[in-house]
Amino acid sequence: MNYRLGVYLLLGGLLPWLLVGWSPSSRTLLAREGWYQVTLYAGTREARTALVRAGWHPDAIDLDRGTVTMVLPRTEVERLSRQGWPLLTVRPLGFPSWDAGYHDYTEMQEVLFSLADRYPDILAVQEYGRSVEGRALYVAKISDRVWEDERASEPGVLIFANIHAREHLSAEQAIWAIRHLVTRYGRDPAVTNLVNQREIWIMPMTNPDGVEYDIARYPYRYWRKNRRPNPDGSYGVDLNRNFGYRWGCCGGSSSTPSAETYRGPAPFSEPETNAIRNFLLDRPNIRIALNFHMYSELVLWPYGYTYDALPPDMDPTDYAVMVRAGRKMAQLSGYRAMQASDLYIADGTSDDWIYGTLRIPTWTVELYPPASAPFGFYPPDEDIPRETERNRGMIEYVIALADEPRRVLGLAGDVISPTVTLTLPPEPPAGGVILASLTISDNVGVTLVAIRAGDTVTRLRSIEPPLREGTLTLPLVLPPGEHTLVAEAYDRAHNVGRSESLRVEVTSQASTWWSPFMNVSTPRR
Ligand code: LU0
Ligand code: CA
Ligand code: ZN
Ligand code: CA
Repeated sequence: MNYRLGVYLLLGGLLPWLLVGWSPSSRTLLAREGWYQVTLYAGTREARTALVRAGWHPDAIDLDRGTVTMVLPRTEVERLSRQGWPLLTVRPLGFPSWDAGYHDYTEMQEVLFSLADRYPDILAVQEYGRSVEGRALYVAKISDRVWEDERASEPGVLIFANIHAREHLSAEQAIWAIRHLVTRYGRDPAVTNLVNQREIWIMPMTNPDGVEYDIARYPYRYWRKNRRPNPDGSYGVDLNRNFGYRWGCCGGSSSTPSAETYRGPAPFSEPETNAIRNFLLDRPNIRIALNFHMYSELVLWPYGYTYDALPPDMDPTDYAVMVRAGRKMAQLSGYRAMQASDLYIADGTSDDWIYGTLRIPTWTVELYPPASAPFGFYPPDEDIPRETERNRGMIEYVIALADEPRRVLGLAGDVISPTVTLTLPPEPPAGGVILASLTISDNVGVTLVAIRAGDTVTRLRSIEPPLREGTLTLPLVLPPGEHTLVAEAYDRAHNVGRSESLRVEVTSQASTWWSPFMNVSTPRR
């Protein structure tokens, strides 16, 4: 028997892992570890009996098509292939249909690559390492000069998620943030200014092996760790106990490989944590970090290794920054803020290393649901949009702080907002185009201006290089009706100034009247 087959894994047409020309002698390997749903041709009862005698058991048999379907780990799929079984489809397993709103590893890749395709000027996807099972670890870079090395020119921020496998909403939160930033760029003034002025790095799935293992079966496996094979036959290291600051110091992790909080044989023994370390060591412009976990709706600041709020290795000013900003973040999301060890002592966490070694202010956010929720780590996918959108303010706030986190204390950085005045010409223009004038000033420089008509942003302009003083003219075209116009000006620190609002009446497309004397009170902040 010598079957020659082309087996296509069509992943949304994007990543065709093409396994062509399989034959009993071929050494073709599947690109990824994990679980697959396999359909193969076994058209007679004799063929199916041979399959069963060779050690497989069909999950289902389609008698009309003569096919057998099974769910198998990668090694078993390869064994089928080596024995020459005619494989028709080999599909990586993901979330069940009722949780299809969540992204498995492949779908996360697809989202990243398709967004990078659509927004090549502001989104680049890079591989920053490989997991134990060899999956690529992806980081999305979002920035205005995304293809340039901006280490010397822009402050950086790192957001990472899903270091614990079963905490799937955290990957959704990171994917939401990527999508939010790229799709709102050029439309939303705050997003545009942040993307222009920051180098934003987002790692949506830092433990892909664990994720794939967790979801390959229903009920879900409740898996937390990575998929390192341990010497005692158990699997997995708790990646959030494997970072090398006071690693294993304080009874906040386990030396037993089968334990849920197994810290691993050495600090950074795992490629997943080591890759995060190298990534950060390589980028000294990253000045703030945030990581998403589940669940309980909390914002946690370091340290986790001690109950002491201000041990000798905690700088009091940094502490004040993390407490003040952490409380603000919690308030923006409706979460609670506290020190990590208020939960329990945990050593070898990412935050303890990021702050303890790099002195970067950092927080762990335990997302939705609240601790009392019956579904725990597995909220229904219907909750994803509401619960990810909920953290928009928190995420934008942290990105904004990256230039100078101490700004929250008013001790450093630019704390002065731009001023902006909006004026309209005294005469209605021909053709319905209003030439609005914005007079701006700032101690450092204005980087972006925008005009809102009610809730709609009608004009937006990035300013490069930043402008300390000046007047800009922006043409506006407004539909007939009454409008309330407000101008906004941002600086590099993301301070925002707003003008008084002006009421404008557009009577038709050809003529426009307004009443600059009829200033109405500023409707927002
Ligand atoms: O790693 C953990 O135990 C975290 C909390 C620490 C950062 C203190 N909680 S989780 O595992 O439930 N996400
Ligand atoms: Ca940028
Ligand atoms: Zn976690
Ligand atoms: Ca300023």
